[in-house]
Amino acid sequence: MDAEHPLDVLIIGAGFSGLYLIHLLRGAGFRVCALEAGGDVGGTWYWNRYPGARCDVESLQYSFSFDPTLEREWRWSERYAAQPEILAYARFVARRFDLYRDIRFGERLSRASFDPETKEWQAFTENGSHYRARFLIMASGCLSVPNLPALPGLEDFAGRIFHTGRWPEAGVDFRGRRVGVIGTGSSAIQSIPVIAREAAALAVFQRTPNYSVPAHNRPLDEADYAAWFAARDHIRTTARTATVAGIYGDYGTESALEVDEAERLRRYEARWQAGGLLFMAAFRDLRIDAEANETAARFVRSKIRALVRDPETAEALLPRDYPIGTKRLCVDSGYYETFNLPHVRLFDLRRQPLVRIVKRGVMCGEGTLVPLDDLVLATGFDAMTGALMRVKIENGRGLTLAEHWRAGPRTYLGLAVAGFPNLFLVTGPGSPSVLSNMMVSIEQHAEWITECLTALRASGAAGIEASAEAEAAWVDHVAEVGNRTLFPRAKSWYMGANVEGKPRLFMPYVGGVAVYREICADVAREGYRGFTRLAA
Ligand code: NA7
Repeated sequence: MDAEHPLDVLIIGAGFSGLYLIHLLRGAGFRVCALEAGGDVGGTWYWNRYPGARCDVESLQYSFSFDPTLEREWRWSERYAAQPEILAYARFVARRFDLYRDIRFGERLSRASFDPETKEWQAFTENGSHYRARFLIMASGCLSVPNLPALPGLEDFAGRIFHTGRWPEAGVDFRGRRVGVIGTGSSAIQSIPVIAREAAALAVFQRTPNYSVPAHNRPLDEADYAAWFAARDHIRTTARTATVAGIYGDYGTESALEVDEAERLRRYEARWQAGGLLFMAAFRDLRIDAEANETAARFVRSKIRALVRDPETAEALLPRDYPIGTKRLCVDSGYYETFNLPHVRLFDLRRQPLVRIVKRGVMCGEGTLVPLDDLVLATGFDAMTGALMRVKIENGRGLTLAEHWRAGPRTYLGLAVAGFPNLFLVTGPGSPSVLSNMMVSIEQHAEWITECLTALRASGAAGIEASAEAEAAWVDHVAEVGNRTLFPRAKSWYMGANVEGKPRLFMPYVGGVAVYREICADVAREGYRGFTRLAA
């Protein structure tokens, strides 16, 4: 497949979004091809092979729901599946629906240009391949471009350097090694307990402490599966149509301030014992009311104090300067307890700044050398926009996407961009995306796009383009809803704050998957309100 044989749709990425899009669009009769930079399907789960990598949404819910037969054919072994199992699932799905034949691996898109004459995208890869397609769908992931901060002296380090998001396929042997981990986000919090089991010494360099709740991961058994299948339809439908995060569960309906302290603590304790992200669902106002939020933050701090024996280390691990949940809550298996091990040490970079990385380790504070053999950068991603901004996407009228987004991402529904015809984003900025169970959001976007292309084909139109007015109104709405929450109070990757020079604004749509689904459905029902069609 190449420029000689134009496609209907070119999909960028063969993670879960790309896979489902191939399946749906091919089934609807479109000629499709997906380009994937990696060597296999799986996206996030292909690249993030670091020790301890696992999903923080329960596997039964973090899985495709579009085919109930598929659900009966695949068994998750644990409540929260580890990366190898999720990757195996992606491969299973790709084989099951014969998707491999429409994927080109080792192909990274470098430039895509819309031709207003032919109303086609011309796409070019780093390998020099050239594709033509009527529609271009960027399913390139929200957390797919590693963030490599400018750490002074990194190039001088004589040991091995790894980034959690680009982990070697063959794995890494840390036995007998002195390992340093930079960062304490979700990737670090998952990997630290596992690396500590192997390493001779482990130094954790923390700039900002994170809030983490226990996963209480465990094997799934027949009883779990019986319960799941008994309620499966209800769970799936409710997650899609009646929740904010696309996760079915028990959502508190009261304010944290409506109940007394004893009752509040009882509810937090119950959530802590249950484990997982639904800790934040204990009360309805934890993400919107600072005082309510602080009650939950205080509870987690008390847990950290109880779990970490050394009072000074415990104190340094306490997050204080942003509301709980406004950076993504972490879900861990033994993170805080790891600091009780004699060979694990926390370095608080707020008190002892990282001065320089040198040949044999890290210098911090006033000249303390932490000797290291290996350095693990758990420094996150250029989230949500990174993969889109790195491709030169030109609209055929002299504008690139990077220029259009100079002051921050602008989309209509997180799905389309004004001035860029026949371009779709999956789980893009301005959609619930990373605030939701990605599987729920991916399925909704893939289905919406497929219906849209099918409707366009039926009407004889050559394409579709979001209007500038619709985009502006949506950008305002996303900001307005975001500003009603506590999210803008944290320097998070949701805000673009983790990447130097990136515009600061709250990128995902916090209105929730249920509301958002309705809005998207209304737009379609009203003949794609806010879009204009391209004449054939
Ligand atoms: P995150 O959550 O962005 O965490 C990155 C961590 O790296 C965080 O603790 C950062 O501290 C730290 N960091 C980044 N740059 C530096 C420098 N220059 N010096 C010291 N520390 C630094 O990424 P993850 O990969 O853990 O998780 C991303 C998402 O993937 C996660 O939320 C899940 O949804 C899955 P900071 O907080 O910026 O001070």
